[in-house]
Amino acid sequence: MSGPRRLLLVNGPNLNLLGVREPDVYGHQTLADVEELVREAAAERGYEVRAVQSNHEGVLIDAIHEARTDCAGIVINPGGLTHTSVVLRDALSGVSLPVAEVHISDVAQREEFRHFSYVADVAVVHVVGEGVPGYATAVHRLCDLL
Ligand code: CA2
Repeated sequence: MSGPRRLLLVNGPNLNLLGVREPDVYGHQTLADVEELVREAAAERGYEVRAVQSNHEGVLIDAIHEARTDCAGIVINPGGLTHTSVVLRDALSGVSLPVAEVHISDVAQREEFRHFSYVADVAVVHVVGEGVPGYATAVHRLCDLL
C-alpha cells in the first residue's frame, strides 16, 4: 500500500531564534538551515516536507491534525513544550502517525526540568544532543520505519 510521500516538520516556540541567540547552546545554524537540511534528507528518501514553526501551541496542534490525512510521519522539536504540554502530546498521539522527537541540545545534561518529555513515549524515534544534524538523523531513522 502506498501512502503520502510527505513529512511534517514541526519546530516549537523560540526555535525561530536559532542561530540568532544562544549559539553556545544551539549553534550557529538558523531555522532556515534546519528546514533546508530536513528537505534534503527527506528528498533522499523520496519525501517532500511541510514545515511549520510557531510560538503558539494551538497553531502547532492544528498543523499536527492537518497532517493526519496527507503526511506519512512527523519530525518534531517541541522546544520548551516538550516539558510542559499534555495537549501537544495528545495531538501527536491522536493522529496515529509515526513521530520522531528531536532535541538539538543534550537535555539530559541540562537542568532537571528538561529531563522529562511528555512527547517521548508517543515518539518512535528519539534524537537528542546531536545538534542541528540530528534533524537529518531523525528523518532517516523515521523513513527506515515507513
Ligand atoms: O535542545 C532542544 O532542541 C530543545 O528542544 C530546545 C528548547 C528547550 O526548551 C528544550 O529543553 C530543548 C528551546 C528552544 C529555544 O531555542 C532557542 C534558540 C536560540 C535562542 C534561544 C532559544
